[in-house]
Amino acid sequence: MAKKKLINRTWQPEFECMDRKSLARLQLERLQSVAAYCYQRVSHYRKQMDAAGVKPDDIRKLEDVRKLPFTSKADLRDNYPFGLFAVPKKEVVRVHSSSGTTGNPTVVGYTRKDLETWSDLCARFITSAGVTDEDTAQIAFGYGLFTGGFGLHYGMERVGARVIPASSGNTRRQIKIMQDFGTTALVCTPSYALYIGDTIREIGLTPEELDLNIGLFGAEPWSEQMRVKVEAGLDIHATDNYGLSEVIGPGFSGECYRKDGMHVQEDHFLAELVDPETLEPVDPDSDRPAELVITTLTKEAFPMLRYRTRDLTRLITEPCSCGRTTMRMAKLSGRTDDMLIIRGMNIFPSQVESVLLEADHVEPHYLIVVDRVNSMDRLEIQVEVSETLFHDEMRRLREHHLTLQRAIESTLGLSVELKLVEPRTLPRSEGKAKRVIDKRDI
Ligand code: DLL
Repeated sequence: MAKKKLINRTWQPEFECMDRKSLARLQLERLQSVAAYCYQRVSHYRKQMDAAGVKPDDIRKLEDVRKLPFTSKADLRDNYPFGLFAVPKKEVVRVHSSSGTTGNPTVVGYTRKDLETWSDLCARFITSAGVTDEDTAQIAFGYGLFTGGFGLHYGMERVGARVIPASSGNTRRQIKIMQDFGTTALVCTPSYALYIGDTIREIGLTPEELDLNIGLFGAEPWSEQMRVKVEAGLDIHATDNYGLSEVIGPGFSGECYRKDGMHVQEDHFLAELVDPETLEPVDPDSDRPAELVITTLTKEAFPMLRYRTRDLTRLITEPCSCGRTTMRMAKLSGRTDDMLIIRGMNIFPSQVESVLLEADHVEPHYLIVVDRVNSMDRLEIQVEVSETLFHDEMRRLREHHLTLQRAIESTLGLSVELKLVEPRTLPRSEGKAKRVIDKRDI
């Protein structure tokens, strides 16, 4: 069957196609008000701004954003759970969360207006990718504390698409739903899309027998080569979208049907690039990927000043041929920390380490091996056991294996393959310990 052509539709052209001068004026106005809002309402920001000797009135031009202090994941952790919220708890109508480096996860909140904004922003990139109210959208992201499921769900509803909240997993059932309900737009991680494509063939179907036409994929890194594979595997147009829970979730940026960089929703966010070492500004359009720093311009419950995303990217200022005037963000080229994204879930090696340090009979010598087997991420954790356990009976070893595996899985929220290895068999390093081997080809 010939696929529908993707066409250009704008959803809020008054903002998405705004002339750059008016956009800069709007951004400045909003930056000034968010700086004052944070200063008045969040003691953490007030303390940080006082320490930096900056007052909201010092923000007179857009570049003055650089006077504001950075915010990092550690600030969220230190203010766990609600310390950075800028509204009374009663005004918070939704809470989401994602993993932190150790200990506490990061918690984010939304007022009713924030949820409206979030739906609008998702609706924009969904529309720009080519989805309309003619589409049937299957959301195969997990629904829960992760922002992917709900964000895309409400955005799709706003566009008027028929939404199937399939949630993630149970791949054969996903495919049956696609067949029976006539899914045209698939929403999930790119690696899951690849896996669905493989499974379609495995059960003797071809993607041409389905109505799928567009994919909206995000939440993890993927390359242009992977796009080619996903598009061929499902016979669709595959688009990329990016976001992070600290900032809103999906909705920060997304690709239009041109598939040439993700449009940053600049009327709601101020994007900066900095050198992750010196923290000096890096020009957009510079060839060198730099760390993306984001200030939210309109959020009520959980405003963010200069959040260091740790994501490395480039910004493209050249106008897009779709007619939108917003800057575009290139595919991510890496992170400045050791966060791994496995099946769409963020994990840090330090989380594994914290479990090991509390467990009996294991040494804190471990190796995390990530691989992609049949398009699915596989997480293996090798841990050295103590001499005593190693010489102990099989039954006790098995019990320890099970207890430790459960503890790691409950901390990470992911299934893992745990391998207990003999004492002193994992490689030791003389410098920075190498804890992760990522064999995935993405
Ligand atoms: O992953 C939000 C999201 C959900 C975005 C669904 C798009 C679609 P977190 O769980 O907080 O939020 O993880 C955020 O995931 O800092 C990036 O490192 C990575 N990430 C998100 N989108 C992309 C993408 C959601 N399109 C972290 N490409 C971010 C590469 C991505 N990495």
